[in-house]
Amino acid sequence: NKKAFIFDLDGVIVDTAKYHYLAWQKIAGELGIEFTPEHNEELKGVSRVRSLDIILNLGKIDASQQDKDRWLLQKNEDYLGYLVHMDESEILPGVLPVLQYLKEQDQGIALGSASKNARPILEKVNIISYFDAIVDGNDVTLAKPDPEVFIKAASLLGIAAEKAIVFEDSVAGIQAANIAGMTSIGIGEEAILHEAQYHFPDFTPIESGFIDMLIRK
Ligand code: G16
Ligand code: MG
Repeated sequence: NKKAFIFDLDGVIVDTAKYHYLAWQKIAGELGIEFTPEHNEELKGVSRVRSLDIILNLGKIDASQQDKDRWLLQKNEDYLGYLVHMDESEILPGVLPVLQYLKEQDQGIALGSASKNARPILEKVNIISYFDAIVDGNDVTLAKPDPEVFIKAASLLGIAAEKAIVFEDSVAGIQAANIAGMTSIGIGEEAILHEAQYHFPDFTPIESGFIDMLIRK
């Protein structure tokens, strides 16, 4: 009984949201736009291009495509600068035991992320070998809540959508999993992720018994 276990990256496997925030804050600061941690919540799971539009909207700034391209490039360069120091210690608590258990049980493991930097991040934190399939921001045209990213991941594993389980920290990601007919597991605040079928604050309370139940389902 093989299932597809699909992991989001940012906020699920690693907390790169803090680096995205620092890099966006720099751009916002240069443009005189106030950009708070609360604003940053809106960028979770959202593509780079869309994130910039949200920030420019905050400052009511109407920019040329040329300026936008320059800021997008600068944001990514600053972001990559933060990633240089990343290592295994940045894998979020409880993630590694779950990946190991899924491997032992011969389950399909995939990544379903909006990030175009997903592969280098998985390499840096040294877990890329766990993944049988990787679908990231370079492979999809439609952003979450469109289920494209998760549907592609399940199909690369050769497993039907209804046999897929998605771990997500963003509202848009949970909606994408639900639309695809997959089992959705919210990782983070329950009040925010109330549309998820199951919910955990992080991976540490996820025991083998729960995974066994998902495999048998
Ligand atoms: C992540 C983050 C988003 C970010 C997006 C694109 O998505 O949650 O905040 O804007 O990737 O990242 P990049 O600029 O690296 O292409 P996910 O789906 O992994 O949570
Ligand atoms: Mg995420």
